Amino acid sequence: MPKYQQLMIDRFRSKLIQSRGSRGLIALQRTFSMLDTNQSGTLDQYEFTNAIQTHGLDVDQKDIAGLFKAFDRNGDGEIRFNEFISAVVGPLSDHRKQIIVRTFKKMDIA
Ligand SMILES: [Ca+2]
Ligand SMILES: [Ca+2]
Repeated sequence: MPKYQQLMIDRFRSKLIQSRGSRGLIALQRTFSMLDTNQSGTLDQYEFTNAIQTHGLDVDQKDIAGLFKAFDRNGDGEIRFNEFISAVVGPLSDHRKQIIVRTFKKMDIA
């Protein structure tokens, strides 16, 4: 991933964390469903663009597309909650990742 892209993700992440006042998964889950305006359980490019702009990040369309690709790890054109989590929460130990995946499988949104 290009360095500037990582930088933008870092900025987006800190904005999200700031605005929710919490790093908690529940808070992130709430953020995610807020961003998922059509309640499909995934963020499409339109919702993602909105999310970036709502958080006041000065990113042009081309960069948003690149960011979207960075979030969309499996390349299906939508950002699932687990993809969102790994991008926003950042590198996690395998153990923590497993806990998160398990938690969200239970909640049926991963
Ligand atoms: Ca959606
Ligand atoms: Ca995806």
